[in-house]
This record gives sequence, structure tokens and C-alpha cells, in this order.
Amino acid sequence: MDQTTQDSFGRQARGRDISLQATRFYALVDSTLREGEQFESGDFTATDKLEIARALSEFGVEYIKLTSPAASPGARSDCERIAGLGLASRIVAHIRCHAEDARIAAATGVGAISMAIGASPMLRRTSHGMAVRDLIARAIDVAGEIRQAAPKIELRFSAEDAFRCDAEQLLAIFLPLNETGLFDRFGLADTMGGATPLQVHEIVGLIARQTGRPIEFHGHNDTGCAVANTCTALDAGATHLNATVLGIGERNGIASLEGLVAALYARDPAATRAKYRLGRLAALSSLVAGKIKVDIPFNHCIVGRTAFTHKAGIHAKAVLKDPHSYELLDPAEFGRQRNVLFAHRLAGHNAIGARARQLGLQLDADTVRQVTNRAKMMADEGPLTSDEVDDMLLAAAKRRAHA
Ligand code: HCA
Ligand code: CU
Repeated sequence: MDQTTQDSFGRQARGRDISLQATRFYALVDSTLREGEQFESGDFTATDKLEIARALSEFGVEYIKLTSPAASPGARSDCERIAGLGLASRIVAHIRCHAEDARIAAATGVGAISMAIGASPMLRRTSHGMAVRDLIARAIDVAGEIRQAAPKIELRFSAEDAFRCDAEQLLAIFLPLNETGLFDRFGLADTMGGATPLQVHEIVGLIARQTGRPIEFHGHNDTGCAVANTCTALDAGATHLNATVLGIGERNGIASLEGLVAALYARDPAATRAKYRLGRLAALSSLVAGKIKVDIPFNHCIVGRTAFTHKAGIHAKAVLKDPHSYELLDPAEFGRQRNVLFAHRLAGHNAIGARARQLGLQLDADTVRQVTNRAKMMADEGPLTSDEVDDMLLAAAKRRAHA
């Protein structure tokens, strides 16, 4: 009865029967060099792509997805070059469901090919005009070509806009494709970013159970749910999770690698640490931010400026005693630093006392409280700087020495 179980976050839960499982097997499919190229300023040069691919591989993502080599002569030569680097990450070429694209991709030396085609009634009408029957026939033809050219290549078929299809429409596509045995994995894309976690759970679970195949999930972020949906897809049985550095992609992008890594780490720090070189994440984010000429959002998971900044007195007090009080993620693991703010009106004597110790000052509790009260009054009157608080602490220490 009072058993210790693990919840889906890998945490111990006492006395409750939680049926969700601990972290399952998964692989990260980074799409910075494919979906990310579709970001407003994601026009990577050949050198950018090589640099980013190397950094992704060093971080440890299992797959690096590239723009279709059929997109342009440059895309093709970059794809061949990256596939030839011998990186630890498997290189994936994304393609349309076109025989010519497939031929070009199969000849580049990539380890995997991902084909995607609009599945929803809306995209079938506006994107390619094919009926479901024709779409299935096309996917089988293209997959057949690929299997002939590269029998061992890892092959995925994905339904674009899967979450504006109902379950029957999706099964009508995936079940016949599954029977051909041509595909290693199926993909479900929330192309519009409008799916809810409950919907994702239901659809991913259904397609995983009905096909018995590994499932890849790709979630856009239009409603801010991309990371939550991707984690929910994992809980529902997805094995391959799409992300991009800083979440870049069409419109406002997809699940960010940083957000996903934060969520996976929060569930199971040891497993996440064992899979990825966490200390390299911040440099990877900065590298990509520099290439696309954007600032890293101040509040981004892990790499944002304020991700490890504590302010309120109550928080600061507990964090100074034990950082786990208000930190799920350990900044040191990610090469980041904790910042406990002390120059503001919400600061308490704990934060200001800690600052005094940082400055090497030994002040008694009463003195620290006096400085704290003065700092609060000053902050009420206008902006207070760290230097002003430091000056007050130094002055108090001097007075004490002369007393
Ligand atoms: C697009 C296609 C895609 C494909 C996702 C996938 C999408 O650019 O529109 O490979 O599963 O979001 O549907 O990125
Ligand atoms: Cu997409």
C-alpha cells in the first residue's frame, strides 16, 4: 500500500499508485539545420552548417536533420559534406514525397531519410491535391526507390498536420503503409502548433499501438505548447523527439532543444547527463544565436540570462541554505551560474548577509539587518545598484573596525 513508486518524472512518489512510467527510451532528432533553416534568418552558409553540425554532435544529439538535398545545389553539397564527416550523430535528409528528391537524398551518403507529406484535409487540398489513396501509393513508390538505392537506410514517413486529422484519417494512412514493411518509423507532426497535450497523448499512443513502430514527434510552438507536447508524446510512446536550438523554425518555431533538455533533465538528471554533454549546451545556443543574429531570449530555459537568478527574500534565504529549494536544474551542470540578487526592495538580510560574506566582510546580524533596512528604503525611493549596497556594507564594516 505505502509503496514507493516512480512517477513519469522519474521522481519517487510515496504511497500513491502512479501508473505513468519513468523516462522511456528516446532519441533527440535535432532539426536546426532543416526546420531551423526555415526560420526567418536561418540562412546558414556552408561553413555555418558544418560548425553547427559539429557542435550538435559534440553535445550528443542522436540525429541531425538536414534540409532536403534536392532544395538547391548548395543544400546537396552541404548534405554530402556533413554526411561524410563521420560524426557520432546520424545524419538525416528531410525530403518531400517525391521520387527525384529520394534519389538525390539516397545518393548523398546520409544514414537516414525522412519523408513528409501533408495529411490533413486542408493540406491535401492546398499543398498537393492528392487523395489519401494516391498519397499512400506515392509514399510506397518513393520508399521503394529508396530501399532499392539504399536498402539499409533508416526510413521514416511522417504525416504533416497530423493533428488536424481525426484518428480514422490517420489510421487510413499509417496502417496500409505499415503493412508494406518499408518504413522503420512513423512521424506525427503538429505543423500548426495547435495540438493540446491530451490530444498528443491520445494520437501518439494510438499510432504507436496500432503500428507497433517507433514514433517521431515534431511539435510547433504557435500556442506555446511545443515542449509540453513533445514530453507528452514521449510519455505516450514516441521514441524520436524533434527539437531545434532556441526552438527556431517556421513562424515562431518548434520545441527548443534547451527546453526539451531541461524537461528531460528534470525527469531524470542522471540519464540525461549520461546521454548528453550538458556543459556544451550554452555554447551551442550562442553559436546558433550568433549565426541567425538574434539575442538569446532572456527567459529561455537553461541558457536565458535570468534562468538561474533568484530575487525574493524568501527564495534567496532557502536557496542560500540549499539551492534545490528553488532549483530543479543545477546551473553548474550547464556551465551557468546562480545569481542571488541583493540590491532590491525584496531582498532580505539573508541575501545581504551572503553578499557581505562574498565581499569577505564579517558583520554581525544587527549590522546586516540595518544595512538591509536602509537598502529597502533606498530601493523604495528609486533604483538601487549592487555597488550602492556594497558601499553600505563596506562602510558598516569600517565603522565596526573603528568602534
Ligand atoms: C513543414 C514540414 C514539417 C515536417 C515535420 C516532420 C511540419 O515544414 O511544414 O518532418 O515530421 O511541421 O509539418 O516541418
Ligand atoms: Cu515543422
